[in-house]
Amino acid sequence: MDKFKGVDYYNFDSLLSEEEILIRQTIREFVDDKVLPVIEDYYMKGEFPNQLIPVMAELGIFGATLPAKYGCAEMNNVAYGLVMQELERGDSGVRSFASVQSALVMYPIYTFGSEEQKDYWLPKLARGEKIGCFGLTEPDYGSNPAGMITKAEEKKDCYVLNGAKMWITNGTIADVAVVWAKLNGVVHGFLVEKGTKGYTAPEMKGKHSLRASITSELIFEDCEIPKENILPNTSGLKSPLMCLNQARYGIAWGAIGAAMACYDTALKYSLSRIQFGKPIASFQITQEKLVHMLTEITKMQFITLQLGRLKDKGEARYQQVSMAKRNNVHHALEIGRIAREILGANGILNEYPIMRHMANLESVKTYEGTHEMHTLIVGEDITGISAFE
Ligand code: TGC
Ligand code: FAD
Repeated sequence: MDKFKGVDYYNFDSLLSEEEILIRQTIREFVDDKVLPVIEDYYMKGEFPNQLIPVMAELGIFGATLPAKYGCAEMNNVAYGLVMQELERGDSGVRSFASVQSALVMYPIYTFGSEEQKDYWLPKLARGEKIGCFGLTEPDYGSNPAGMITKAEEKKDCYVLNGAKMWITNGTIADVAVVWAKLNGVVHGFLVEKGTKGYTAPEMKGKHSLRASITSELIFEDCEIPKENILPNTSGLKSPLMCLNQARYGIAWGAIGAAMACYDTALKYSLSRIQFGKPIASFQITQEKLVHMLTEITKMQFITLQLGRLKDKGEARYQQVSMAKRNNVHHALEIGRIAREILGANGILNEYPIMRHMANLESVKTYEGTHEMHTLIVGEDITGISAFE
Protein backbone atom coordinates (compact mmCIF):
# COMPACT_ATOMS: atom_id res chain seq x y z
CA MET A 1 0.00 0.00 0.00
CA ASP A 2 1.07 3.66 -0.51
CA LYS A 3 2.73 5.39 2.39
CA PHE A 4 0.53 7.46 4.69
CA LYS A 5 0.36 11.10 3.61
CA GLY A 6 -1.77 12.54 6.41
CA VAL A 7 -5.43 13.48 6.61
CA ASP A 8 -6.11 17.17 6.03
CA TYR A 9 -9.49 18.18 4.62
CA TYR A 10 -9.58 21.74 6.00
CA ASN A 11 -5.99 22.89 5.44
CA PHE A 12 -5.23 22.13 9.07
CA ASP A 13 -1.52 22.34 8.28
CA SER A 14 -1.85 26.09 7.60
CA LEU A 15 -2.34 26.46 11.37
CA LEU A 16 0.91 24.67 12.20
CA SER A 17 4.42 26.14 12.30
CA GLU A 18 7.15 24.78 10.04
CA GLU A 19 8.82 23.28 13.09
CA GLU A 20 5.63 21.49 14.17
CA ILE A 21 5.22 20.03 10.65
CA LEU A 22 8.86 18.93 10.62
CA ILE A 23 8.57 17.19 13.99
CA ARG A 24 5.41 15.41 12.83
CA GLN A 25 7.14 14.31 9.62
CA THR A 26 10.13 12.95 11.54
CA ILE A 27 7.92 10.82 13.78
CA ARG A 28 5.77 9.79 10.80
CA GLU A 29 8.86 8.38 9.09
CA PHE A 30 9.97 6.65 12.29
CA VAL A 31 6.56 4.96 12.53
CA ASP A 32 6.61 3.94 8.86
CA ASP A 33 10.18 2.63 8.98
CA LYS A 34 10.51 1.13 12.45
CA VAL A 35 7.07 0.54 13.98
CA LEU A 36 4.74 -0.65 11.22
CA PRO A 37 7.05 -3.38 9.86
CA VAL A 38 7.21 -5.12 13.26
CA ILE A 39 4.15 -4.17 15.28
CA GLU A 40 1.75 -6.91 14.21
CA ASP A 41 4.28 -9.53 15.12
CA TYR A 42 4.89 -8.05 18.59
CA TYR A 43 1.16 -7.57 19.07
CA MET A 44 0.45 -11.22 18.31
CA LYS A 45 3.30 -12.30 20.63
CA GLY A 46 2.07 -9.98 23.38
CA GLU A 47 5.41 -8.19 23.73
CA PHE A 48 6.62 -4.61 23.55
CA PRO A 49 9.24 -3.97 20.82
CA ASN A 50 12.07 -2.91 23.16
CA GLN A 51 14.38 -2.05 20.28
CA LEU A 52 12.26 1.08 19.69
CA ILE A 53 13.18 2.61 23.08
CA PRO A 54 16.64 4.01 22.19
CA VAL A 55 15.34 5.25 18.84
CA MET A 56 12.44 7.07 20.50
CA ALA A 57 14.89 8.59 22.98
CA GLU A 58 17.14 9.74 20.14
CA LEU A 59 14.13 11.42 18.51
CA GLY A 60 13.49 13.44 21.70
CA ILE A 61 10.13 11.83 22.40
CA PHE A 62 10.56 11.23 26.15
CA GLY A 63 9.69 14.25 28.29
CA ALA A 64 9.50 16.18 25.04
CA THR A 65 8.07 19.37 26.57
CA LEU A 66 10.51 19.52 29.51
CA PRO A 67 13.58 21.80 29.64
CA ALA A 68 16.69 21.15 27.57
CA LYS A 69 18.87 21.27 30.69
CA TYR A 70 17.57 17.77 31.53
CA GLY A 71 18.32 16.52 28.02
CA CYS A 72 14.73 17.04 26.84
CA ALA A 73 13.55 18.46 23.51
CA GLU A 74 11.64 21.41 25.04
CA MET A 75 9.05 21.34 22.25
CA ASN A 76 5.67 23.03 22.59
CA ASN A 77 2.50 21.14 23.47
CA VAL A 78 1.17 21.13 19.91
CA ALA A 79 4.35 19.53 18.59
CA TYR A 80 4.20 17.00 21.44
CA GLY A 81 0.58 16.26 20.52
CA LEU A 82 1.53 15.66 16.89
CA VAL A 83 4.21 13.23 18.10
CA MET A 84 1.55 11.33 20.06
CA GLN A 85 -0.73 11.31 17.02
CA GLU A 86 1.91 9.75 14.81
CA LEU A 87 2.97 7.19 17.44
CA GLU A 88 -0.61 6.01 17.91
CA ARG A 89 -1.05 5.78 14.16
CA GLY A 90 1.52 3.03 14.64
CA ASP A 91 0.04 1.47 17.78
CA SER A 92 -1.59 2.62 21.02
CA GLY A 93 0.95 0.53 22.95
CA VAL A 94 3.85 2.51 21.49
CA ARG A 95 2.11 5.80 22.31
CA SER A 96 1.32 4.45 25.79
CA PHE A 97 4.99 3.74 26.41
CA ALA A 98 5.86 7.32 25.50
CA SER A 99 2.90 8.76 27.44
CA VAL A 100 3.79 6.95 30.64
CA GLN A 101 7.49 7.79 30.43
CA SER A 102 6.79 11.45 29.64
CA ALA A 103 3.52 12.49 31.25
CA LEU A 104 3.30 10.10 34.16
CA VAL A 105 6.93 9.65 35.23
CA MET A 106 9.06 12.57 34.01
CA TYR A 107 6.31 15.18 34.54
CA PRO A 108 5.74 14.29 38.24
CA ILE A 109 9.48 14.11 38.93
CA TYR A 110 9.90 17.50 37.23
CA THR A 111 6.85 19.07 38.92
CA PHE A 112 6.97 17.56 42.41
CA GLY A 113 10.56 16.30 42.75
CA SER A 114 13.59 17.66 44.60
CA GLU A 115 16.50 19.13 42.62
CA GLU A 116 18.47 15.93 43.32
CA GLN A 117 15.65 13.72 42.03
CA LYS A 118 15.31 15.81 38.86
CA ASP A 119 19.06 15.88 38.19
CA TYR A 120 19.38 12.14 38.75
CA TRP A 121 16.31 10.78 36.98
CA LEU A 122 15.27 13.14 34.18
CA PRO A 123 18.35 12.83 31.91
CA LYS A 124 18.36 9.03 32.27
CA LEU A 125 14.64 8.80 31.51
CA ALA A 126 15.02 11.17 28.54
CA ARG A 127 17.79 8.97 27.12
CA GLY A 128 15.64 5.86 27.65
CA GLU A 129 18.36 4.35 29.86
CA LYS A 130 15.79 4.10 32.63
CA ILE A 131 12.14 3.21 32.23
CA GLY A 132 9.38 4.38 34.54
CA CYS A 133 5.81 3.46 35.46
CA PHE A 134 2.96 5.18 37.31
CA GLY A 135 1.01 3.36 39.99
CA LEU A 136 -2.31 4.93 40.91
CA THR A 137 -5.03 2.34 40.16
CA GLU A 138 -5.67 -0.40 42.72
CA PRO A 139 -7.65 -3.64 42.42
CA ASP A 140 -10.61 -2.05 44.28
CA TYR A 141 -10.09 1.61 43.32
CA GLY A 142 -10.05 2.46 39.61
CA SER A 143 -12.32 5.40 38.77
CA ASN A 144 -12.23 6.49 42.40
CA PRO A 145 -8.55 6.70 43.32
CA ALA A 146 -9.37 8.81 46.40
CA GLY A 147 -10.30 5.55 48.15
CA MET A 148 -6.84 3.98 47.66
CA ILE A 149 -5.65 1.74 50.47
CA THR A 150 -1.93 1.58 49.66
CA LYS A 151 -0.28 3.35 52.56
CA ALA A 152 3.10 4.68 53.58
CA GLU A 153 4.32 4.81 57.17
CA GLU A 154 7.13 7.06 58.25
CA LYS A 155 9.88 5.36 60.24
CA LYS A 156 13.11 6.81 61.60
CA ASP A 157 15.12 6.53 58.40
CA CYS A 158 12.68 5.23 55.76
CA TYR A 159 9.08 5.00 54.57
CA VAL A 160 7.40 1.59 54.60
CA LEU A 161 4.90 0.91 51.81
CA ASN A 162 2.13 -1.71 51.97
CA GLY A 163 -0.55 -2.31 49.35
CA ALA A 164 -1.03 -3.20 45.69
CA LYS A 165 -1.51 -1.44 42.37
CA MET A 166 -3.02 -3.02 39.27
CA TRP A 167 -3.10 -2.42 35.51
CA ILE A 168 0.23 -0.59 35.55
CA THR A 169 1.74 0.04 32.10
CA ASN A 170 5.46 -0.87 31.95
CA GLY A 171 5.43 -2.04 35.60
CA THR A 172 7.46 -5.22 35.09
CA ILE A 173 10.18 -3.54 33.03
CA ALA A 174 10.32 -0.26 34.98
CA ASP A 175 13.48 0.82 36.78
CA VAL A 176 11.45 3.29 38.83
CA ALA A 177 7.80 3.37 39.82
CA VAL A 178 6.02 6.60 40.73
CA VAL A 179 3.72 5.19 43.39
CA TRP A 180 0.81 7.03 45.01
CA ALA A 181 0.09 6.09 48.62
CA LYS A 182 -1.53 7.63 51.67
CA LEU A 183 0.77 8.97 54.37
CA ASN A 184 -1.26 9.88 57.46
CA GLY A 185 -4.37 9.80 55.26
CA VAL A 186 -3.01 12.21 52.61
CA VAL A 187 -1.96 11.05 49.11
CA HIS A 188 1.75 11.49 48.34
CA GLY A 189 4.03 10.30 45.53
CA PHE A 190 7.02 7.99 46.15
CA LEU A 191 9.80 6.74 43.91
CA VAL A 192 10.26 2.99 44.25
CA GLU A 193 13.27 1.52 42.51
CA LYS A 194 13.36 -1.90 40.87
CA GLY A 195 14.96 -4.47 43.17
CA THR A 196 13.81 -2.82 46.41
CA LYS A 197 13.08 -5.50 48.99
CA GLY A 198 9.34 -6.05 49.40
CA TYR A 199 8.52 -4.74 45.90
CA THR A 200 7.50 -7.03 43.03
CA ALA A 201 5.87 -6.25 39.67
CA PRO A 202 4.43 -9.39 38.03
CA GLU A 203 3.14 -9.05 34.49
CA MET A 204 -0.60 -9.39 33.86
CA LYS A 205 -1.37 -11.81 31.04
CA GLY A 206 -4.42 -12.60 28.92
CA LYS A 207 -5.15 -9.20 27.39
CA HIS A 208 -7.09 -9.00 24.11
CA SER A 209 -6.20 -5.31 23.89
CA LEU A 210 -2.98 -3.29 24.01
CA ARG A 211 -1.02 -6.48 23.51
CA ALA A 212 2.17 -4.72 22.40
CA SER A 213 2.41 -3.13 25.85
CA ILE A 214 3.44 -4.51 29.22
CA THR A 215 0.77 -4.31 31.95
CA SER A 216 1.57 -5.27 35.53
CA GLU A 217 0.62 -5.46 39.15
CA LEU A 218 2.80 -3.66 41.69
CA ILE A 219 2.92 -5.34 45.09
CA PHE A 220 4.36 -3.72 48.22
CA GLU A 221 4.93 -5.87 51.30
CA ASP A 222 6.71 -3.99 54.07
CA CYS A 223 8.68 -2.31 51.30
CA GLU A 224 11.23 0.08 52.83
CA ILE A 225 12.27 3.02 50.70
CA PRO A 226 14.78 5.73 51.61
CA LYS A 227 13.40 8.97 53.07
CA GLU A 228 14.72 10.93 50.08
CA ASN A 229 12.45 8.93 47.72
CA ILE A 230 9.28 10.81 48.63
CA LEU A 231 8.31 13.38 45.96
CA PRO A 232 8.49 16.33 48.34
CA ASN A 233 6.04 18.67 46.64
CA THR A 234 3.11 16.25 46.37
CA SER A 235 0.15 16.68 48.67
CA GLY A 236 -3.29 15.24 48.12
CA LEU A 237 -5.05 13.61 45.17
CA LYS A 238 -4.65 16.77 43.11
CA SER A 239 -0.97 15.83 42.47
CA PRO A 240 -1.64 12.56 40.59
CA LEU A 241 -4.66 14.16 38.89
CA MET A 242 -2.35 16.86 37.52
CA CYS A 243 -0.23 14.10 35.95
CA LEU A 244 -3.33 12.52 34.42
CA ASN A 245 -4.07 15.80 32.66
CA GLN A 246 -0.78 15.59 30.81
CA ALA A 247 -1.39 12.00 29.74
CA ARG A 248 -5.03 12.63 28.78
CA TYR A 249 -3.90 15.49 26.56
CA GLY A 250 -1.50 13.13 24.73
CA ILE A 251 -4.22 10.51 24.37
CA ALA A 252 -6.58 13.05 22.77
CA TRP A 253 -3.99 13.51 20.00
CA GLY A 254 -3.07 9.84 19.90
CA ALA A 255 -6.66 8.81 19.19
CA ILE A 256 -6.59 10.96 16.05
CA GLY A 257 -3.62 8.93 14.81
CA ALA A 258 -5.39 5.60 15.33
CA ALA A 259 -8.50 7.00 13.61
CA MET A 260 -6.42 8.27 10.68
CA ALA A 261 -4.81 4.85 10.22
CA CYS A 262 -8.26 3.20 10.07
CA TYR A 263 -9.75 5.82 7.75
CA ASP A 264 -6.77 5.79 5.41
CA THR A 265 -6.83 1.99 5.20
CA ALA A 266 -10.59 1.92 4.55
CA LEU A 267 -10.44 4.63 1.86
CA LYS A 268 -7.67 2.88 -0.07
CA TYR A 269 -9.35 -0.50 0.29
CA SER A 270 -12.73 0.81 -0.88
CA LEU A 271 -11.16 2.17 -4.06
CA SER A 272 -9.52 -1.13 -4.96
CA ARG A 273 -12.09 -3.72 -3.82
CA ILE A 274 -14.49 -4.63 -6.64
CA GLN A 275 -17.98 -6.01 -5.98
CA PHE A 276 -20.91 -6.03 -8.42
CA GLY A 277 -18.42 -4.91 -11.08
CA LYS A 278 -17.45 -1.65 -9.32
CA PRO A 279 -15.15 -0.44 -6.55
CA ILE A 280 -17.10 -0.57 -3.27
CA ALA A 281 -16.22 3.17 -2.92
CA SER A 282 -18.78 3.85 -5.64
CA PHE A 283 -21.70 2.70 -3.48
CA GLN A 284 -23.54 5.45 -1.63
CA ILE A 285 -23.51 3.65 1.71
CA THR A 286 -19.70 3.27 1.58
CA GLN A 287 -19.33 6.95 0.71
CA GLU A 288 -21.53 7.94 3.65
CA LYS A 289 -19.24 5.91 5.95
CA LEU A 290 -16.10 7.54 4.56
CA VAL A 291 -17.61 11.02 4.85
CA HIS A 292 -18.61 10.38 8.47
CA MET A 293 -15.11 9.16 9.35
CA LEU A 294 -13.39 12.12 7.71
CA THR A 295 -15.79 14.61 9.30
CA GLU A 296 -15.15 13.23 12.79
CA ILE A 297 -11.37 13.22 12.25
CA THR A 298 -11.52 16.83 11.07
CA LYS A 299 -13.53 17.88 14.15
CA MET A 300 -11.05 16.07 16.40
CA GLN A 301 -8.11 17.84 14.80
CA PHE A 302 -9.49 21.31 15.51
CA ILE A 303 -10.68 20.71 19.07
CA THR A 304 -7.31 19.23 19.92
CA LEU A 305 -5.22 21.88 18.19
CA GLN A 306 -7.07 24.63 20.07
CA LEU A 307 -6.57 22.69 23.31
CA GLY A 308 -2.83 22.54 22.57
CA ARG A 309 -2.66 26.26 21.84
CA LEU A 310 -4.49 26.97 25.13
CA LYS A 311 -2.10 24.63 26.93
CA ASP A 312 0.90 26.43 25.46
CA LYS A 313 -0.52 29.67 26.89
CA GLY A 314 -1.14 27.99 30.25
CA GLU A 315 -4.89 28.43 29.79
CA ALA A 316 -6.15 24.86 29.22
CA ARG A 317 -8.52 23.70 31.97
CA TYR A 318 -8.60 20.06 32.98
CA GLN A 319 -12.27 19.84 32.06
CA GLN A 320 -11.35 20.85 28.49
CA VAL A 321 -8.75 18.08 28.43
CA SER A 322 -11.49 15.67 29.54
CA MET A 323 -13.78 16.76 26.71
CA ALA A 324 -11.06 16.17 24.11
CA LYS A 325 -10.03 12.76 25.51
CA ARG A 326 -13.66 11.66 25.76
CA ASN A 327 -14.66 12.83 22.29
CA ASN A 328 -11.59 11.70 20.40
CA VAL A 329 -11.30 8.20 21.81
CA HIS A 330 -15.03 7.60 21.39
CA HIS A 331 -14.96 8.62 17.73
CA ALA A 332 -11.67 6.85 17.00
CA LEU A 333 -13.25 3.62 18.19
CA GLU A 334 -16.36 4.28 16.11
CA ILE A 335 -14.16 4.98 13.08
CA GLY A 336 -12.27 1.73 13.70
CA ARG A 337 -15.53 -0.21 13.68
CA ILE A 338 -16.77 1.45 10.47
CA ALA A 339 -13.41 0.82 8.79
CA ARG A 340 -13.65 -2.84 9.74
CA GLU A 341 -17.07 -3.02 8.08
CA ILE A 342 -15.70 -1.51 4.87
CA LEU A 343 -12.99 -4.15 4.69
CA GLY A 344 -15.52 -6.95 5.15
CA ALA A 345 -13.86 -10.22 6.17
CA ASN A 346 -10.41 -8.80 5.40
CA GLY A 347 -11.06 -6.31 8.21
CA ILE A 348 -10.43 -8.99 10.83
CA LEU A 349 -7.02 -9.98 9.45
CA ASN A 350 -3.74 -8.77 10.88
CA GLU A 351 -2.65 -7.94 7.35
CA TYR A 352 -4.51 -4.67 8.08
CA PRO A 353 -4.14 -2.58 11.24
CA ILE A 354 -7.83 -2.10 11.95
CA MET A 355 -8.73 -4.81 14.47
CA ARG A 356 -5.53 -4.05 16.39
CA HIS A 357 -6.46 -0.36 16.64
CA MET A 358 -10.05 -1.22 17.59
CA ALA A 359 -8.97 -3.62 20.30
CA ASN A 360 -6.39 -1.12 21.60
CA LEU A 361 -8.91 1.69 21.70
CA GLU A 362 -11.10 -0.32 24.08
CA SER A 363 -8.31 0.09 26.67
CA VAL A 364 -7.71 3.69 25.71
CA LYS A 365 -11.41 4.43 26.28
CA THR A 366 -11.09 3.02 29.81
CA TYR A 367 -7.68 4.15 31.01
CA GLU A 368 -6.81 7.67 32.01
CA GLY A 369 -10.41 8.05 33.16
CA THR A 370 -13.26 6.16 31.55
CA HIS A 371 -15.61 7.74 29.02
CA GLU A 372 -18.19 8.00 31.82
CA MET A 373 -15.78 9.74 34.23
CA HIS A 374 -14.99 12.36 31.59
CA THR A 375 -18.70 12.82 30.94
CA LEU A 376 -19.21 13.53 34.65
CA ILE A 377 -16.17 15.84 34.84
CA VAL A 378 -17.54 17.99 31.99
CA GLY A 379 -21.09 17.60 33.30
CA GLU A 380 -20.04 18.98 36.67
CA ASP A 381 -18.22 21.83 34.99
CA ILE A 382 -21.22 23.03 33.00
CA THR A 383 -23.92 22.45 35.63
CA GLY A 384 -21.99 23.01 38.85
CA ILE A 385 -23.47 19.71 40.11
CA SER A 386 -21.27 16.71 40.88
CA ALA A 387 -22.89 13.44 39.76
CA PHE A 388 -20.09 11.06 40.82
CA GLU A 389 -21.82 9.73 43.92
P1 TGC B 1 -11.93 16.10 43.29
O1 TGC B 1 -12.42 16.58 44.61
O2 TGC B 1 -12.76 16.35 42.07
O3 TGC B 1 -10.49 16.76 43.02
C1 TGC B 1 -9.49 16.86 44.01
C2 TGC B 1 -8.67 18.09 43.67
O4 TGC B 1 -8.01 17.90 42.42
C3 TGC B 1 -8.47 18.86 41.45
N1 TGC B 1 -8.60 18.14 40.19
C4 TGC B 1 -7.68 18.22 39.23
N2 TGC B 1 -6.57 18.96 39.12
C5 TGC B 1 -5.85 18.83 38.00
N3 TGC B 1 -6.20 18.00 37.00
C6 TGC B 1 -7.30 17.23 37.07
N4 TGC B 1 -7.63 16.40 36.07
C7 TGC B 1 -8.11 17.33 38.22
N5 TGC B 1 -9.25 16.72 38.63
C8 TGC B 1 -9.55 17.24 39.84
C9 TGC B 1 -9.78 19.38 41.98
O5 TGC B 1 -10.04 20.69 41.51
C10 TGC B 1 -9.52 19.37 43.48
O6 TGC B 1 -8.69 20.46 43.77
P2 TGC B 1 -8.81 21.26 45.16
O7 TGC B 1 -7.85 22.40 45.01
O8 TGC B 1 -10.24 21.67 45.24
O9 TGC B 1 -8.43 20.27 46.23
O10 TGC B 1 -11.53 14.59 43.45
P3 TGC B 1 -12.44 13.30 43.45
O11 TGC B 1 -11.88 12.34 44.45
O12 TGC B 1 -13.89 13.67 43.59
O13 TGC B 1 -12.13 12.65 42.00
C11 TGC B 1 -12.63 13.14 40.86
C12 TGC B 1 -12.44 12.16 39.66
C13 TGC B 1 -13.43 11.04 39.74
C14 TGC B 1 -12.73 13.01 38.44
C15 TGC B 1 -11.01 11.62 39.61
O14 TGC B 1 -10.73 10.83 40.67
C16 TGC B 1 -10.71 10.91 38.34
O15 TGC B 1 -10.27 11.55 37.38
N6 TGC B 1 -10.89 9.54 38.23
C17 TGC B 1 -10.45 8.76 37.12
C18 TGC B 1 -9.21 7.97 37.50
C19 TGC B 1 -8.20 7.89 36.41
O16 TGC B 1 -8.24 8.61 35.43
N7 TGC B 1 -7.21 7.03 36.58
C20 TGC B 1 -6.14 6.94 35.65
C21 TGC B 1 -5.01 6.07 36.20
S1 TGC B 1 -3.50 6.23 35.30
C22 TGC B 1 -3.77 5.47 33.83
O17 TGC B 1 -4.82 5.04 33.50
C23 TGC B 1 -2.59 5.37 32.97
S2 TGC B 1 -2.86 4.68 31.44
C24 TGC B 1 -1.29 4.72 30.91
C25 TGC B 1 -1.08 4.43 29.48
O18 TGC B 1 -1.16 5.37 28.62
O19 TGC B 1 -0.70 3.27 29.19
P1 FAD C 1 -14.18 0.89 37.46
O1 FAD C 1 -13.79 2.14 38.16
O2 FAD C 1 -14.47 -0.32 38.29
O3 FAD C 1 -15.37 1.19 36.50
C1 FAD C 1 -16.14 0.16 35.86
C2 FAD C 1 -17.27 0.83 35.07
O4 FAD C 1 -18.12 1.58 35.97
C3 FAD C 1 -16.74 1.84 34.04
O5 FAD C 1 -17.54 1.81 32.89
C4 FAD C 1 -16.92 3.16 34.77
O6 FAD C 1 -17.04 4.28 33.89
C5 FAD C 1 -18.21 2.92 35.53
N1 FAD C 1 -18.33 3.80 36.69
C6 FAD C 1 -17.57 3.83 37.81
N2 FAD C 1 -17.96 4.81 38.63
C7 FAD C 1 -19.00 5.43 38.02
C8 FAD C 1 -19.83 6.54 38.35
N3 FAD C 1 -19.67 7.24 39.47
N4 FAD C 1 -20.79 6.91 37.46
C9 FAD C 1 -20.95 6.24 36.29
N5 FAD C 1 -20.20 5.19 35.92
C10 FAD C 1 -19.23 4.79 36.77
N6 FAD C 1 -3.69 2.74 35.91
C11 FAD C 1 -2.56 3.30 36.46
O7 FAD C 1 -2.58 3.80 37.58
N7 FAD C 1 -1.38 3.27 35.76
C12 FAD C 1 -1.25 2.74 34.54
O8 FAD C 1 -0.17 2.76 33.94
C13 FAD C 1 -2.42 2.14 33.95
N8 FAD C 1 -2.32 1.52 32.73
C14 FAD C 1 -3.41 0.83 32.26
C15 FAD C 1 -3.26 0.03 31.11
C16 FAD C 1 -4.34 -0.70 30.62
C17 FAD C 1 -4.16 -1.58 29.43
C18 FAD C 1 -5.60 -0.60 31.26
C19 FAD C 1 -6.79 -1.34 30.72
C20 FAD C 1 -5.75 0.17 32.40
C21 FAD C 1 -4.65 0.88 32.92
N9 FAD C 1 -4.75 1.60 34.12
C22 FAD C 1 -3.63 2.18 34.68
C23 FAD C 1 -5.99 1.55 34.90
C24 FAD C 1 -7.10 2.47 34.41
O9 FAD C 1 -6.82 3.81 34.70
C25 FAD C 1 -8.40 2.03 35.07
O10 FAD C 1 -8.76 0.79 34.48
C26 FAD C 1 -9.52 3.04 34.90
O11 FAD C 1 -9.26 4.21 35.65
C27 FAD C 1 -10.90 2.48 35.30
O12 FAD C 1 -10.85 1.79 36.50
P2 FAD C 1 -11.49 0.29 36.61
O13 FAD C 1 -10.96 -0.50 35.48
O14 FAD C 1 -11.22 -0.17 38.00
O15 FAD C 1 -13.04 0.48 36.39
